[in-house]
Formats: sequence, structure tokens, C-alpha cells
Amino acid sequence: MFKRLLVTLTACSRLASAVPFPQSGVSVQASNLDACPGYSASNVVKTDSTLTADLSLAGTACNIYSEDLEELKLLVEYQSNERLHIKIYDAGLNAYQVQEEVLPRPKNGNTASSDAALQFDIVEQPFSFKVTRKENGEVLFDTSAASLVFERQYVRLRTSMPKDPNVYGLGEHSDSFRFHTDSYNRVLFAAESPNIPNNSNLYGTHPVYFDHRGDRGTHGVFLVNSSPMNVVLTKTESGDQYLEYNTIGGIMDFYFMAGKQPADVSKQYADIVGYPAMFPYWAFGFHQCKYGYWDVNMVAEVVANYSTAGIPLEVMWTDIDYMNLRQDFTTDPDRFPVTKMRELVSTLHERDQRYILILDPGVHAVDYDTYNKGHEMDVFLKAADGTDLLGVQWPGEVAWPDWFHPNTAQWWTEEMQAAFDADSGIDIDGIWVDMNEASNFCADQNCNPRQKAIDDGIPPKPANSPRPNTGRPIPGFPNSFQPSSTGSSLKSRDTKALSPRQDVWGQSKGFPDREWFNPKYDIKSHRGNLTSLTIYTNTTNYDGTWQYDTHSLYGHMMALTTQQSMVTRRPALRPFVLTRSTWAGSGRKVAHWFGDNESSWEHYRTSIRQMLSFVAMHQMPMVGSDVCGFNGNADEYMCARWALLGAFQPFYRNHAADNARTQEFYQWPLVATAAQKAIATRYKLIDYIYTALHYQTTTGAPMINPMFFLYPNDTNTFAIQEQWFYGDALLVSPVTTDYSDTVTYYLPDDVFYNYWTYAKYEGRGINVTETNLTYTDIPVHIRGGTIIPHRANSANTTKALRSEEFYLVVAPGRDGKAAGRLYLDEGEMVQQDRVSEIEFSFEGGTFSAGGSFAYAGADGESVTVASVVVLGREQAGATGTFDAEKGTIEVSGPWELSGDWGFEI
Ligand code: MIG
Repeated sequence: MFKRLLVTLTACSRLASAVPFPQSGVSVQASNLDACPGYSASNVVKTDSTLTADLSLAGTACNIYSEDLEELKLLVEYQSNERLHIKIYDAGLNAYQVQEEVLPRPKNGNTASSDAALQFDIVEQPFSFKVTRKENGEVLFDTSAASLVFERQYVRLRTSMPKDPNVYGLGEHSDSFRFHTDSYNRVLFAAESPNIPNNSNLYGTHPVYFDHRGDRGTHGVFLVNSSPMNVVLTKTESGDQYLEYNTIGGIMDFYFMAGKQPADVSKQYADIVGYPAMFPYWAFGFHQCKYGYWDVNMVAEVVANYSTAGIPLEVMWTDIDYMNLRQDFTTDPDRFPVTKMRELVSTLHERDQRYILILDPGVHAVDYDTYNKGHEMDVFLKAADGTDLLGVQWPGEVAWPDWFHPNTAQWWTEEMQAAFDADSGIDIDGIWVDMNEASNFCADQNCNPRQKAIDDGIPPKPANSPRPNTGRPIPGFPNSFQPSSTGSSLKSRDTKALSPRQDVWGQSKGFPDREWFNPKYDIKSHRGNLTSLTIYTNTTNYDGTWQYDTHSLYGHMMALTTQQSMVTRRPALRPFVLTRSTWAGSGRKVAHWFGDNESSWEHYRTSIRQMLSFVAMHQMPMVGSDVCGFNGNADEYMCARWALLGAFQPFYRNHAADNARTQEFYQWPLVATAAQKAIATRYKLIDYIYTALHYQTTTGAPMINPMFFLYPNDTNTFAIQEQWFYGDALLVSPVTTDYSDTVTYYLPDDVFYNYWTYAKYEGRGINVTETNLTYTDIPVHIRGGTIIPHRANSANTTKALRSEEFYLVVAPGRDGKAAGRLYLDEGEMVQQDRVSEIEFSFEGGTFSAGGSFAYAGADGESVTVASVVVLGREQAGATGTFDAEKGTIEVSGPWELSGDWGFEI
């Protein structure tokens, strides 16, 4: 190896010194990449379902951003008929490979290549490869346009793309749903992102894209690589288009998903990253939160205000305000005393309402239980000298849990069990994990956390000092609540011996001797360089991997650990965990909200496209934005529209910043009216969307559908990002212009029915304009061909809702047929022994219900259908009540959902 390096150096006169590889003083131009020699393949071995080859650097190393790797390996596996695995990795097994515990790899079914939908072709000199859809010869991926560059701290792989491709995914971002592809960069590097800026890397990273080619099919490409990267979509001067991965670590580990329909790709992606978690029924209720509810009385007051206003509130939340000095697993003894918190929670539970609290990853590094135990159990990330690595979060100086340490889960679970014990602690129903990108108030590795905390007015707590002494300043509070002390009782931290994990070679844990702080290829994170405002990249995890590569997994691992803690705490119940940072596959365990948006019309619109990518492409169905916006002040018109918008998105929570005005739905009469309507509509439809979630968790079919998922051959739908299908039957087309009463939306060439009036509408594949919409209106259409289960009435809580009878809306398609489903279970338990999976169908005037009917209901719950209404009728039938004006026939039951039934109209 050393010898090779010398050869390299002779050839590269730009380089000044030998080992370690020089990292500064070399100016690099991207065009130098043209000089990179690429690789040549040899030892190509094919079996029925695999191909392997050796790849050797095909000429003089270019060493553009670090040193080129001489020997690579190629592994191709036809894993199933629809899934092709292509892996290019270093022969020395030094480059980081994502751990199995982060992403358990899918089972390889060893399909015969002859049966596969996709075909892999290799070009040996210079090495490139191609993936083709066999059925129609469509080339999906072709890397011949540029040589493969594989360096220690830079990997480039380029594929040609069709002209003006339809590409989606690659979250998390706030950009257009379908990407601009002329000159667009998607940076993937988890980052705290106030105001969710455009063209920026946001809180989570999902290195998967969908490429939709209309009737030629849709496919997906998932790159298992968590290292910082920049994915470029560009059109060259000659009009050629390409997509290019530029990553500064890891390997090229691809899964190709054949589709061919868009929803097939979603399913195939779930086969890789896991099917999403089933959430409790109550999670679809309405949630209220705010940063700045300053004491337990105020929290109770908000709950009471909702009742008084007649707006159903299902879940109340409390932000970091509840903590003592912002320390995890504590409560503020003055403002949120445990005894009173317990009263709050038991009152909520008596009212069939729920309660959720927040946790941050940074553990205050002072003499307090949580920190002391964690330190004893060695769970924190270590600085180079073996002491706990410190940063700054809300409490002041904090230590960072190492989610890869084998003790961390136990420690975290024990803390959760104690703090949230049903008999002695706060009996929460869910937990919210924030700041886990991770966000560090320390700007970089030169920061002195102690000084930074003092400068920010968040000094560590003095030893045994009585209150008053607070953490952050609390706006609007008297002086006694403001920070006053500057003392410190920081426990002197004994140094743990450095384990050999800081220097691991040959185990795919990442090269141990890289330039950590300023790698030469700049991915262009909006937070600045890689260590800016986060955990420093030169930190090793317990397993010998490096934060440099695992940075974007920190929140994912925290969320997974927290979810497991919730399971341990209440094994019988489905956990609800909300996380800010996510990675590929987070959806199999947890929910996500889109972070700190603004109270703006722009972010009202942005929430739609973020939802579309997460539900349909990232397999994270339980998502939503802060309704009415987080930063800045909401106004009543925007908030009214947003109350309606949020009701048709999966996770529905009103949340605002501490310095934003209060924006609970009862704050304005107009918003209260809009919210009452929105929540009542949402609640009547909860069983419908719960059913859709259930099927996403079992089949991968998305519970929210982008328009092109249901009309994949209609090119007009490909870029639509302000309409969506809630489930697969309800087309939501909200007003999206600021302060407007008008919306122009697209109706495909199909039959639709106005959800509110049942009026039939023949879509013509053109835009339709609706005017005079009030602030309590939201256009919704039922897609012909569907049957939608509803509850006949809404209720104050989802518990009460379950005693309401059902009614079904039958919306025949142009062929006169309709179908729908209803999944019923108990709603909260992990293990469901009795469930119903009911199929409704309508054809030739005959309605029938069949399937399985094991769920009988409990505690006064209803499993009765009171009536069925069939839309689009021009005349009365043999049975039921004909409404000529609406064009409906309503047939009254009751029918029990305990066995097959049906009727003819
Ligand atoms: O730096 O806990 O995104 O929802 O209210 C702010 C306080 C920290 C950021 C979260 C936001 C939450 C806030 N947190």
C-alpha cells in the first residue's frame, strides 16, 4: 500500500508530502476529475443469480479530493424478480459500510437472472454498468458517461438520465416534489434547519429516488450510504442529463427496484428498509403543543380551553418547558412539580385524552442521576482524550449518548421507566425526540462548551443551589425566572481509557486517518462545514465507526432506541415516538414532523410536498408539519386554511415557537369554526385512514398518494404538488394562494364526486377553477370506483368515536363499479388477536360486504353499518331513498360487521 502511494505521488506533482495524505494547500478544480482513470474489471464471474468482479484503477491515480483506491470489488445479486443489488466496495474493507443494526439487509432470494425484471450489464474496459428494464429495453441506469472515481474521501458515480426526467425522493428537503433537473443539488447530511430553507439539507436523509417514466414504468434507486453526500441533477450544454452521486465516504451500495407502477416501487422499497409501524388509533386524533407553555397550570388551561370552545383535542404535549433546567428525565419542581403533573395526566386519561413529552439527546454533564448513571455505564461519546465529549444544548454543557454502545439502550430505557413510571412518574402516552441531528450550540471543535454555555446564559447548575435558578431566559416571565447564576458544579470527569476502536482497519468501519474537519470535496451543507453546530466528525462510536460517516444516523438510532424503550416500558401497547431526524427505514418504528417551519403560506404549501415524499417514497407514513407554522406569528386566515389542510395529512399537530403568538385553534372564531369542521371530517374518516395505514404497514401501498401514483400515464399529474389523495379515494385540492378564495386544480380524465355535496363531476384531464371558497372550505373529491367507510358522527375523542355507527359512501366509477376496504382492530395493542378485514364492492347495482369479521368491538363500540349511500344515481332504485338533487340512493341498515351481507338497489 505504501508503495502504491509513492507511485501515485510521483505521478501527481501537485502533492507536496507523503503520509498522511495532505489535506490543505492544494487547490482543486472539478475539471480535474476528467483526468481520473476509472477502473477496469477483471475476474468477472457469473452464476445464475450473481456476478462478481475485481475492479482495478485503470491508470494513474488522480487523487483529486483524497487518494484513489486501487482495488475495488463488484458484487451483483438478483435478489428477487424486482430487486437488483449492486455493490461496489473497497477490496481492503476500510471504507465505511452501514451497520446491520441501522439497516437490517433484506433477504436475498437468489432469483435466476433470467426471471428478473431488470438486467445488469457490465462493460469491463473502462468499467461501467447498465441496468435495463427487460420488458421494454428501457435503460434505467448507465454509468458510462463518466468514469467511476473511488477515493478515501470522495466517490463519484454518474448515471445518464432521460431528457427532463421525473425524479422524486432524496429527502429531507423543502424543494419541489418533482425535482428541477437542469442544475440541482440535493445535499444529504442531517442538520438542524430553522425555517426549513429551500435548496438545503434538512433534518433527515433518505438516499432513495423514484424515477417515473410514464407508461415506460417507474423504478427506484436506493443507495445504502449515510456519509455526507451531494446528489447532482444536471443538464449539460449539449442537453444530456445525468444524476451524479458525490459522497465523501462509504461505498456504492445500490438497490434497484423495478416497479413497474409507482406504488410497486414503494412496496419494493419497504421490502428493503422495512414496512412502516402501525400506530395507535388515537394517534390520528388532533394534537396541540407549544414551546413556552410555562407551567402545568397553563397546560391544563389549554386543554380546558379546547373543551370550552367545543374543539376536540386528543393529545396534549409539553415541550422542554417541563424540565428542570432543561435536563432530560427531570421536571421543574416549581412550575411542573411531579405531583401536579401526575394529576394532569390522570385527568387527561380520565377524559380519554393523551399526553406526550419531549426529550433531547444532550444530557446535562453535571452531577445528576441521568448523567451519573450514563457516565458509569460508559454510554457517552468520547473525546480524543477519553473524557465524555461535550457539546452544548438547552441545559448547558451536555454529553452525547452513543447509540452504538451496548449499554446505551439499557440506560436510556431505565431512565424512561423511572421518569415515566405509571405509579410514581409521569405516565406519558408517547414521546418526542428533538435536536437529534444532532444539534450542538457549539459552533465547532474549537468551542469551549463551558464558556459557550455561560455566554448563552445557560450555565450549569450550581451545587445544591435552591431555586430560583433557571436555564434559558423565559420570555414574559418576571426576573426570578431568568438565569442568574454563573457557578458550576461540573463533576470532575474521570478519563476512560481509549479503546482501540479509534484506529480500526479492515472492518468496513471507515478509514481511521481521514481529514475530518475540512474534507476537500465540499458537500455544501447549509450549516457550513461538517462539524459546524453538531457532534464533531472525528468522534468514534463504540463500534469503531466514525461520526463522519454515521452523523446522519444519530437521530435514527436515537429514535429506534427510544421506540424500544417505549416497548419495554409498555410491552403490550403500540409505541408512539416522534423524531425530528430520520434516516432510511425510520418509518418502520417512528413518526416524524417536518421541524421548524414558519407561519407562512409558503410553508403551508411546503407541507404538502414534504408529506408526499415521506409517505409515498420514504415509507414514513405518520408525518406532518407544525400546523399554523412554528416560527413567526400565525394569522387567522392562514391558520384557518391550515387547520383544514392538516386534517387531511397523517400527523395533525398544532405547534408553535416560544416567541410566536399563541395559535391554538380557539384563538380566533374563524379558526375555531374551520377547525371544528376539519376535525369532525377527519374523525369521521379515521377508520378509512387507519385502514389505509394498516395496508401500508402490510403491503407497502402508500396511505397518501401523489396524483401520479393513481394516474401514472397522465403526464399532467407528474409535477402536481398541491393536491393529493388522502388514502386512495379522496382527492384534496386546497386553496394554495395567499388570502385567496379561489383555487385552480387538476381533475384527471375520470369520474369524481364532490365530497361535500356528492355532485358528480366528469374530469376531463384539465384544470378546474373553484371560486368563492370561504375560510372554512376545502375542496375534496371522491374518486370514482371507491367505497369509503365513515363514522356517522364525529366525537370529542377517538375513544368516543368508536361507539358511533358506520355509514358507507359508494362512488361508482365510469364502469359502474366501486370497491373499498375497512380494517378494524382494538386500536392500541401490539398483538391483535381479533381483526376484521372487510372488502366492500359494488357492481351492477349489487352491494356486498365480505372478507373476515373477527373484530366484534368492545366497551360499547359499534361495528354496525347504519346506512349506505350510493352516488351518481339518476333515478330511484328497487330499494332505498332516492335524492334527485344530490343524485344519491341511501339504503338503511343496520347491518352488523360480523359476516357477509349485501343488497341490490
Ligand atoms: O432549538 O424544544 O423543532 O419543535 O419546540 C429549538 C424546543 C428546540 C426545536 C423543535 C421545536 C421545539 C423546540 N426545539
